[in-house]
Amino acid sequence: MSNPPVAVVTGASSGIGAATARALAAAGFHVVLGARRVDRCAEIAAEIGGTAVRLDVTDAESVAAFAAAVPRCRLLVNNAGGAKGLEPVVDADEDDWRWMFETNVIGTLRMTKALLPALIASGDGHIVTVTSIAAMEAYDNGAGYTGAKHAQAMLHRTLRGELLGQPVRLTEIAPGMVETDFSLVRFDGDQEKADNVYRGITPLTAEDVADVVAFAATRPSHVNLDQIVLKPRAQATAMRAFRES
Ligand code: 8X3
Repeated sequence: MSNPPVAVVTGASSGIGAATARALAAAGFHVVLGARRVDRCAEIAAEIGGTAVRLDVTDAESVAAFAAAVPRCRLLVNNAGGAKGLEPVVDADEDDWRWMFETNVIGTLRMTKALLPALIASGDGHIVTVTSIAAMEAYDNGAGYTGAKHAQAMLHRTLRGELLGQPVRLTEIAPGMVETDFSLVRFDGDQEKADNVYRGITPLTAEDVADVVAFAATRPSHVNLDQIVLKPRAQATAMRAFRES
């Protein structure tokens, strides 16, 4: 393809972001991979014929420099984010909460504002935001993350109305349990705690989620998949799952 559509994926150095970059490249996009670990992005970019640009969504200057390097953009996948900690509100760590709101909420806000002009100018823009089932429900010990994911989802869902009349689609993808380094980050590198989250369950893989992103991004322009919730068969809610012993 001589002039392929450009997709930006944030948090593209690993997990859902990396798998999404690969899936979108296979679907015909030129993918710009953004993350702090730009060396990891560069390896994936080399593999899929994409471009790696350093990106820290918590830093306004980094986002501005990233956007300046991406003059053309048809698809933005807001994937950067994550959880830190799993404590009752009474024990909440303010720094963890700040990190979760900075990455999931303000990061999505910054990226969306920075790339919206290019998305509109493309004549066929699309914003996919990876939220979570934590944007759909509350669960014990999760208020920092569920709060941030609800706020991120509200930002995204508000745009669905605000951008009516503009050539921009909006898709929210809300995964449940996906085995990536999500839990390792949440538990500050504690592998045993992270493994325990997926004990006795076949969780979703990053590729399972990436397939859904690519599906939403490759529908005809008039088809807007508003919200897609995906979970492993064994998971009913964030806190209720069937585990093989
Ligand atoms: C991750 C899903 O259930 O840990 O976004 O909140 S959950």
